[in-house]
Amino acid sequence: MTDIPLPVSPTRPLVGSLFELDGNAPVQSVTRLAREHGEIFRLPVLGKDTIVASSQAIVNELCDERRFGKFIHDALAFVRPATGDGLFTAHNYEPNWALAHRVLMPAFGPFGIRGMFDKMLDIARQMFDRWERFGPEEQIDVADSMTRLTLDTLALCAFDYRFNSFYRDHMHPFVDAMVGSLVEASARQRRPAFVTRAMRRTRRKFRSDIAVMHDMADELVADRRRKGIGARGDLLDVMLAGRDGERLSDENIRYQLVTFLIAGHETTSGLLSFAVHLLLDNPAELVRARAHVDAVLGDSEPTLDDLPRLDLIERVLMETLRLWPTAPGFSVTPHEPTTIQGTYRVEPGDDILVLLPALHRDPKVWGDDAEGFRPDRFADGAAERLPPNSWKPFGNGARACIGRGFAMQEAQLVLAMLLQRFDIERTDPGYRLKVAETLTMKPEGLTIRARARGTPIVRPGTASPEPVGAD
Ligand code: HEM
Ligand code: LEH
Repeated sequence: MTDIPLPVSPTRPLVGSLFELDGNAPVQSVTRLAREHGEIFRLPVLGKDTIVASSQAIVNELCDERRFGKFIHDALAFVRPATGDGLFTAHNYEPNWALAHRVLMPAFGPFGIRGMFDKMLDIARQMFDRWERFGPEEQIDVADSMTRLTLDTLALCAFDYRFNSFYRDHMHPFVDAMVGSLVEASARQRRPAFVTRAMRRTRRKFRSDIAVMHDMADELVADRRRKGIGARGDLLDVMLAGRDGERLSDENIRYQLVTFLIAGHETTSGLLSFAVHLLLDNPAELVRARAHVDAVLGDSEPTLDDLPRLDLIERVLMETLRLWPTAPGFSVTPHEPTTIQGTYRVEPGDDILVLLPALHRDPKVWGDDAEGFRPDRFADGAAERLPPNSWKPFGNGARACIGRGFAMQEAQLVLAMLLQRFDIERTDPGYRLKVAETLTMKPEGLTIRARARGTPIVRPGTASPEPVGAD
């Protein structure tokens, strides 16, 4: 039996490896440590150990659900005042996880998300029509635009609610409250509890950010009760009406609403922003992706039936998630004491973090050009030949992402429309990627100019092409 190695040996008393972590970029710090210290190491911070795992060989074992299950890592535990036993932050043993999973799964299955396509298109049109009206000189903040898009899409599809983010200067207060609370939840991992207790203003702000999110959730429920439950069949209806005699409590519905509002947009907006960044960094892939979209769509706006044929766009998104998994990790723990690789002893309750940016660059799987952006890694059949569990941006098993199909459908539609309608370039040709972390990851300061390509796009149901060239 071998001890799991420590990154700094001997570690500092009490704080452990705390000073190795950049508070604004903790995941990027841990990823650097993983490059130095290898496929598994123990990171002690403020008296708690996290075991960081980042090779396919090890993660492949950790994804065996007979041996390991989801662990609520501190990053998630500190979000629980907002999301409680909602799907994402529930412990496996909490009965509301299985109940909510049963009730909500069908809405996120293939049939459920196909029914959301028109609403996704509605919001995507709003964003791109706005870009067009801006004209080719306007500086577009990509992450800002994509966040408005994904928040509005989630709220419209799941709750039939319009944030109308493209009709306001400032984003909805929910977004500020969410970012504020996620940043504070993350900071609490690197701050002794007694310090947090002494920070009264910070605690008050955390509570008020959470209250803003809970009020938003309560308002959505009240609005639906006023308008009537059941007619729409969306997520909110499913939660309020229940399924097959099973119903969630009011408190749990509030937690699920906040969970979906947070989880349903942050990561997809990061995915779309990184995809734009990577395509701009790889002009040959950009040209290829655009030619593919033109060949599949011509001058017609995408329909649901076009999506399976936009396979290169799907591969661009998969390769983007490989390099920049916007939800950068998930934790597991063993059901029984066991050894990993027949070598490292772990016990139930140990926090074993699957560090996705490192896993997704494992040279044994991805080769010497693991850092390169090559969507064809996922070309027909190639993905199936990868070693198992080498690409895990949506987590694992029963606790994998319930919104995977929703996110991919939305991102595929939006990226295809972007390439069909615009030529894009950076406003700053010297832009160097800076990744912002708020639990999830996003490119910061990425701004583009978008010039309408001038092709008239035919919208389904319209007799003649609607001119969408520059005004
Ligand atoms: C879970 C990633 C989009 C809702 C997860 C997990 C990951 C993930 C890695 C597992 C977390 C863990 O094991 O601790 C992503 C990525 C997305 C995305 C990369 C977009 C590119 C979405 C969307 C929704 C959503 C659009 C909702 C509409 C959830 C929920 C869970 C979850 C509710 C918890 C599922 C459960 O434990 O039952 N996601 N997600 N996600 N995600 Fe996502
Ligand atoms: O870096 C991390 N944690 C610590 C350091 C630790 C290793 C001791 C720190 O200082 O921050 C690990 C961070 C793990 C991140 C988990 C991110 C999960 C984000 C998912 C968002 C929710 N979502 C969205 C869509 N679907 C789910």
